[in-house]
Amino acid sequence: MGQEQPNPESGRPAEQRGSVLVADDSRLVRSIVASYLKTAGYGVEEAENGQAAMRLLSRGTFDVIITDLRMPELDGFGVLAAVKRLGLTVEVIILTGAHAQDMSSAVRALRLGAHDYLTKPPASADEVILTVERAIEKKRLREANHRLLRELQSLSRTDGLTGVPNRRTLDEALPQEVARSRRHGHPLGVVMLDIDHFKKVNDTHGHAGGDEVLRSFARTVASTLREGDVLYRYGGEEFVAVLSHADLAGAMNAAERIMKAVAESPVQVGSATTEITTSAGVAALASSDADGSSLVARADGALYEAKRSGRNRAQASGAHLALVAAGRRAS
Ligand code: GH3
Ligand code: MG
Ligand code: MG
Repeated sequence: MGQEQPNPESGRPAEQRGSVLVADDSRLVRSIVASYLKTAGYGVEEAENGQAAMRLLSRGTFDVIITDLRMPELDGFGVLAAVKRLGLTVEVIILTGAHAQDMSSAVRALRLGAHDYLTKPPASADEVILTVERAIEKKRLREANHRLLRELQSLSRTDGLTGVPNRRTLDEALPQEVARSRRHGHPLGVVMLDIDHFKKVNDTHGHAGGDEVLRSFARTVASTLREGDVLYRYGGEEFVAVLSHADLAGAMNAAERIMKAVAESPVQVGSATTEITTSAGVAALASSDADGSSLVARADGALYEAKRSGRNRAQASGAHLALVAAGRRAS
């Protein structure tokens, strides 16, 4: 046999063990339950009725409330209902008498969402502590679940390689952007980007080198965008920047800025440096666009034109094309 293992709970400060609010109009019951818990290392506060309990709950963070059912001002059912209504994460343990009628009230409280019940006076400190331990375990598991769920949601919305939001997030965000733009009458631009000759990067520097170029590209492009504009990885070496408040001319400016920044930011891949360029297809929301997909499709069409006419250039889509091109030549 080795050394005896220390109880991991016993050395912990009270706030780690858990914090418990004890609500009962009987000072005696309160002090018995509270002293059991304090001795076991919990942080404990007391309330003499439901109203006082709710005041404390709204101010502090408690893991568990142990509450009497019959109390003046606000009874245990009222406390339970308020906890649920306010969406508090505190677990509720009911204190109840041992008569049949009390039991049926306890059952009703369980159905309304209480975690468990204790009969009073509690049979032993162990019974109280065990019930509280289980309630806290449940609460912590639920919190861990929420955290994991949030992390999963964020992972599923983010491109793992570059860290920018992914296509799925674009598909969710674009209809909202389009609706906002139409409701408020402000323009909405998109720039679709595709790295030029990216296959050559992979061929020359390997897939890992290509990945490094993608990461660097996303960083460079994102850093040229204005606040509120968002870069998404559309797939492969294609990206889409959604520019709220940008009309076609504004989006063309942004595309030129992006191309310049990319061309001026050679990427270090191992011991080598590689220069890259990007082509851009640009479109702004028009009344003829049924939805966001048709806006992106037009940007995609313009991107194809940009590739066809030599790469490392931005091409505007749609009827404004000639006007914009003329304007740019004149300036
Ligand atoms: P173009 O100028 O016409 O765009 O030429 P390109 O070579 O860039 O075009 P193409 O779309 O044919 O090639 C894209 C390449 O990008 C092919 C694919 O293997 C590579 N690719 C796609 N996703 C990734 C990735 O996540 N990492 C790496 N390293 N390469 C990727
Ligand atoms: Mg490409
Ligand atoms: Mg491509």
